[in-house]
Amino acid sequence: MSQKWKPLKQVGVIGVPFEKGQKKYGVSVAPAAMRSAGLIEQLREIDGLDVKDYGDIDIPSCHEAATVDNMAYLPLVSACNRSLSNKMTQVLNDGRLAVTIGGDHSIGVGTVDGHYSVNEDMILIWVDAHADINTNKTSDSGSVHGMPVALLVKELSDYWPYLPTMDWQVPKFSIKNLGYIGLRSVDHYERLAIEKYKVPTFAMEDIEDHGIRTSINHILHVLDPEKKKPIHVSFDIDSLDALEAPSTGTSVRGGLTLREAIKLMEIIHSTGRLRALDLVEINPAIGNDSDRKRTIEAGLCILKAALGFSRRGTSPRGATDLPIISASFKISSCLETKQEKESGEEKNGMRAIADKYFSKISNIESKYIINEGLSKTISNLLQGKVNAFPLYKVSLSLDRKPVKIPWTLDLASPLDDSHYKKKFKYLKIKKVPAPGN
Ligand SMILES: [Mn+2]
Repeated sequence: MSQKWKPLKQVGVIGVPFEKGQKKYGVSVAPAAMRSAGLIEQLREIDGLDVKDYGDIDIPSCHEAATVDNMAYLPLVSACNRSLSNKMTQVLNDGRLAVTIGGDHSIGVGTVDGHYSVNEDMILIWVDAHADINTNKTSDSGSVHGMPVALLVKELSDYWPYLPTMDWQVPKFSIKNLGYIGLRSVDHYERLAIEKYKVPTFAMEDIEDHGIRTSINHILHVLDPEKKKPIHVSFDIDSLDALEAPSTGTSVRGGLTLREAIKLMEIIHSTGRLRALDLVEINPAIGNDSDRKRTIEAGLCILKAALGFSRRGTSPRGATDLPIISASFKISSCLETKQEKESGEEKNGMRAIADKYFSKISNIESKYIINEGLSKTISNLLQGKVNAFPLYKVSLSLDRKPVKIPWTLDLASPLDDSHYKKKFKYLKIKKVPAPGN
């Protein structure tokens, strides 16, 4: 039987400031940009999430001259991914969901390699405008960020030449455990590979036909019908429409809306099986300030959705009620009602009564409902430090029986919304049973 999965509340964040898997400057700045946009703080605001920042991995300086035809910077890509793979293993073995901030998508080699070494039964959801499954024989650009999937899957290992410096990485992951979401710019041989191995793929036109929910649920069902395998999501920000995420190196129009991407991540979160999440290809050097901000915000939204942020909102942990005031104060000096203003005579009388009833305030243990007029008075007294008064709940330090202020004449009036209109005529304090009584 499949074990009971629930979302992992421990998260480890890894930054990978690496950009040699493609040609544009700037992707390596993304971890710093995401951090300064509040990445760690925002994740920590998610209910119950324990976030550990593992910092950025050291990008090894690499002087190996080894070159492979149509594969730029392979020794550097290899050294970075080797280091990243080890870090992934460490984070996962610490019992944490690994969140990796790229960097370009060539770092998917390291994240998936490291994840596979811990969870051999993992499935991989590649969310991307591109399939990233070129070999150096089929790639137009020679950039490794278009090749990570082909490097990872064992079924394609025979299509590679010997790759110097890559001996550490033995492709063991099976393409049978891979699914694609969001494709719309697929090279000819990439399409051939997808068809040859029947990779469950929801390109944009399929998502339009079926919707994002059915799309991801179908992939999850095909890859893991028994719902028992850990999930790795490698999310390329260019899966989003270029309008949603303009600051990326190879943007393509007609992509996912941010809402679709958030929904996708919420569904994956709800499986409880997400164990690794890469967010790659954010390039803060592309576009203007507005583009940059929009792209980074989109990235944050996606991470948060994957890690349990609820758009519905979340009640505070452990709380069963709205916060109540716990403060001792002398109430009579602040009583001010409409009545009071209109009648100087009543004013003194009310003060005297209030003095009488509140003079014995000493310990905080009873909860009282006070009407809005009195609530505002108390609020004034507390100099606006408390603004929960429209909620009519106040905790007073009272050492005596429930208070009923005598000028509350209309005893039949319920203390409900219909009472608003009379709020300055009636001051009524009514006892509410303390919790547990
Ligand atoms: Mn990609």
